[in-house]
Amino acid sequence: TPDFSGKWKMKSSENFEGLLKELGVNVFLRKIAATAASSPAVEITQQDESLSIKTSTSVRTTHVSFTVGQSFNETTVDGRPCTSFPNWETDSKISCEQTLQKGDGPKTAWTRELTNDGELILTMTAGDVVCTRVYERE
Ligand code: TDA
Repeated sequence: TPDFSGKWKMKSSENFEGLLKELGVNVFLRKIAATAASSPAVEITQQDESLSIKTSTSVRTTHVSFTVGQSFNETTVDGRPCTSFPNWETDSKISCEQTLQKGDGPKTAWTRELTNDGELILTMTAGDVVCTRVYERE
């Protein structure tokens, strides 16, 4: 089992605004969100298959805890409550499908993968739009 534990800083982000656009977020909020999301502080603690992920930005801090293989509640990146189902896609990659608790919207999901060189790659998907964010340990 990979160990995602640690404090992470983001080193690159691709298409975060495109993701928000696909989710229907207006341009004003997209700009604010993109600025805030450009320097997140991510702290992960992991015990076996249970992870706790705290993501802090100037406009929003989220804290999720889950066990791979068990559904949990979180919110989509645009803040809508959803039920999430995380699974191992590979030995080192968690893939999580989200289902909105009410209303409609594009299908959303995320993946978190630990690479061989010790980086963390987060992808967030809405419909056909993918945002990729790479983190290194602080
Ligand atoms: O884990 O790197 C990550 C994702 C961080 C996301 C930060 C979100 C900032 C606020 C988004 C507000 C969306 C507007 C509706």
